[in-house]
Amino acid sequence: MEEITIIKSEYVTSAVSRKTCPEELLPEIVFVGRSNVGKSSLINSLTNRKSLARTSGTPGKTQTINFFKVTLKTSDDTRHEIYFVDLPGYGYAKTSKTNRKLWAKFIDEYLSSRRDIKFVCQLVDMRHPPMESDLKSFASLVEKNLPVLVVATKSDKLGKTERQKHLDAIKNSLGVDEESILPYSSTKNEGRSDLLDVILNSLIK
Ligand SMILES: Nc1nc2c(ncn2[C@@H]2O[C@H](COP(=O)(O)OP(=O)(O)O)[C@@H](O)[C@H]2O)c(=O)[nH]1
Ligand SMILES: [Mg+2]
Repeated sequence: MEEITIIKSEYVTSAVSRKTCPEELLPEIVFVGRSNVGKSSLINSLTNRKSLARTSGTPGKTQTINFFKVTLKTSDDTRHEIYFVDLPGYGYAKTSKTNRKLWAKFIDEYLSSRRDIKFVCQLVDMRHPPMESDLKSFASLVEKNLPVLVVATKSDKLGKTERQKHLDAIKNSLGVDEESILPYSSTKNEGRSDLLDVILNSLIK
């Protein structure tokens, strides 16, 4: 496996509409999932930063699309500038129907905006089978022909025997094969080098 390091990461902007997304077009890796699934933690783990994407105990607050500019370096000293794109979390129970519709429209606009999206990480909590909102989100990504990697978060919270059972449940529920699911632990950095590998491969294809 190639040695990939992240040599720089910075917050760029929080977009509230298609028009407020950064003008500069770079390859984008998108992260989507329910509020509290561990999206911010994953971005922090990948970039080796404590609070680049602020993690918070109060879910559903971020209703903006957050862009982080990240520079990857490979062992032969090739550098790649990309964006990590943090979409607002969905499925928070306290959000109104109107809010949910707005969310869907906003995300839809971004995902259809012909930016250079390499793939989307659909985060699901590894401890539970995907919920209705996860299934909907996943289906809409597939419908848009976006490549999707399912990232099963908080893998550290499961024991060895439970892991396989839960992975199978996710696999069956989403109808994907096991290679499309990556277990991840932000506290232990499990899955980090695999995810960096997938990211690099998506850039050089
Ligand atoms: N044990 C464990 N906890 C996690 C992990 N990822 C996130 N968390 C916790 O889950 C909560 C929500 O995480 P956050 O990254 O803010 O979720 P977001 O709303 O999807 O951005 C926080 O209390 C995190 O500390 C993980 O991989 N392992
Ligand atoms: Mg967050």
